[in-house]
Amino acid sequence: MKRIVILISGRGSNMEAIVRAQIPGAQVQAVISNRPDAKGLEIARSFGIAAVALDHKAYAGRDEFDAALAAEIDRFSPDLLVLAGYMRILSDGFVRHYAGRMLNIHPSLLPCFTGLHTHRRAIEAGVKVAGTTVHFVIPELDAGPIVIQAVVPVLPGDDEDSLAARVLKQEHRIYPQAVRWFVEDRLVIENGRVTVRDAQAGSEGWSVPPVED
Ligand code: NHR
Ligand code: GAR
Repeated sequence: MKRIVILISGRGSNMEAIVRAQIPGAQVQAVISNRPDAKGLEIARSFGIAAVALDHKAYAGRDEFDAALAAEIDRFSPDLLVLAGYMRILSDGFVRHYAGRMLNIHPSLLPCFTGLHTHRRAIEAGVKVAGTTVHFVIPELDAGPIVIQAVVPVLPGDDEDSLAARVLKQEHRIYPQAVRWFVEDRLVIENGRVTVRDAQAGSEGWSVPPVED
């Protein structure tokens, strides 16, 4: 059984999608938020999952907070650490500790639009497609090996909220898929690139066509 710990900062809809996927061979052991008021903590509790708040504001700095966070995470001995709307940059030492076993979902087609306010910047740039990326986490922000992406159209009249909602639907599809592959030991990282072992033709290593609402 692979043990999963999920880090959130807010709503927790990606966390919920992963929990609801009931991935064979995987169990979500704990959900941890750096924001005590995160809605996702209540959702986790409603599933009977340990839900822990660790307020970053109570620590002197990033390194102190990340050390406390790692100690809390490691109480649950995770095989996989999942960032799901986790909004704090993680220190190099923390990332190294979970090298090869930490995934993040970012709401853009990386390497475009790393960092914050992704949807606003995509609309401002006038791009015609947007999307989302699941990647392994490395110290450099949003730059780790890419596992899976999904594409959506940017439609005339879109604003940040309408684009974010279209992208989020795809996040809920691809994040459980990426976690499933990890749990099945099928993700191989080589030269900074990921391949999915034993991929079914047409279903993996995707170039996903733009998806309608
Ligand atoms: N840490 C490392 N080292 N590498 C990554 O790829 C990371 C990471 C931590 C979080 C998620 C993320 C994203 O997908 C993520 C990826 C927060 C910020 C940020 O600037 C940037 C990227 C991501 C999450 N956060 C501010 C900070 O000072 C705080 C913003 C806030 O609290 O609202 O940490 O894009
Ligand atoms: C998601 O869209 C996720 O991709 C994004 O925040 C949202 C969290 O929603 N992450 C980032 O922007 C990371 N910088 P959720 O809490 O409902 O999963």
